[in-house]
Amino acid sequence: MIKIASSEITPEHIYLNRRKFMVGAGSIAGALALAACGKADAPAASAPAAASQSTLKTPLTAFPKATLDHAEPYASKAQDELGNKLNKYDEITNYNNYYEFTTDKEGVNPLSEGFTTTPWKVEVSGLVNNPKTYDVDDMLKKFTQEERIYRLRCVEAWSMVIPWVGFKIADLLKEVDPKSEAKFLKFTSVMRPEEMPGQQTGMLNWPYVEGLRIDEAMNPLAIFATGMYGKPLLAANGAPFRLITPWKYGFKGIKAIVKIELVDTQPVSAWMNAASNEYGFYANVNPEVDHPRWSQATERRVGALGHIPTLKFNGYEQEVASLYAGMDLKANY
Ligand SMILES: Nc1nc2c(c(=O)[nH]1)N[C@H]1C(S)=C(S)[C@@H](COP(=O)(O)O)O[C@H]1N2
Ligand SMILES: [Mo]
Repeated sequence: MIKIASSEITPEHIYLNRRKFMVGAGSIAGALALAACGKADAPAASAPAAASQSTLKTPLTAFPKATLDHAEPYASKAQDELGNKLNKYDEITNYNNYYEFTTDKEGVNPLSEGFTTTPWKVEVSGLVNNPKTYDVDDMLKKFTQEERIYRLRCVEAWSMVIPWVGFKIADLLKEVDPKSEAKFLKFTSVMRPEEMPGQQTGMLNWPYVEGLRIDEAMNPLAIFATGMYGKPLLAANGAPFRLITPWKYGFKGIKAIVKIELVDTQPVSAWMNAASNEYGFYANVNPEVDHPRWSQATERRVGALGHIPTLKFNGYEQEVASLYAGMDLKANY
């Protein structure tokens, strides 16, 4: 059981920098093209470096317990289970997709520095026997926090290896006790246009929404992240509470969650809403199913040269393939 005072899990800059964002021109609904999730990294002409098509099962039991009180970035290992080197803290915190702030990946961190992430409540409601509103501070104490070194593969064909800290979605579901009619989880991000300049535009239909089938959410790889590299999440990475499903494209990993609803019909995600022919509900990483506008066969590892092959289910096939037995993965993209 870890104990974390709320003063420790609040990054210092939140106290120091309470700069309010200027409210700019009104919303420009629908005026912007789908830029960042619409531009893939240009594939390299040279042959991709060999990435091992490993059959190793992710050693779930080996994930060490984690705390968020490290002064310097901390990870228990320097590589993932396939031997891929971890990305650097500075890379993970300065190359972000977070359209509520900006579509400029390097602009997210500076723009989100003063974003208020504490206190933070998360409502869990809908088809559950024990609806509950959690304070994130309480979730940190209540649910065992673990380090999870996962690959993150963006649909735009770049990737990173990230040491998250978080807890299993299954742990939270056990407590709220879904009713038998509940088939899906619907996640909703915070709506705070006065602090999030991207929400003053019609870039996406705000707030950002995502969803999972309940059996996907129960898979032990599916976590809520609360930290990264042994420190509390930065706003840029979705503080204080975001979803991580490492076998799916990064856009499923919804940031700054304020609501989780158990529902009986498949939720429509923000990206399905924007372009359902390009961004489907499942979004499982699959080198055999191309995006309509680019190949998904290879990816660029941020911080490294050249391209490497993309692995089916992002290399977590053994852990998750059974969730999709009998499904046409091309039709259910
Ligand atoms: N609320 C919200 N969540 C989001 C996004 C977003 O724009 N808004 N972008 C998604 C995309 S496209 C990716 S690749 C990941 C990036 O996570 P990271 O910046 O922590 O690497 O966050 C996802 N979660
Ligand atoms: Mo992404």
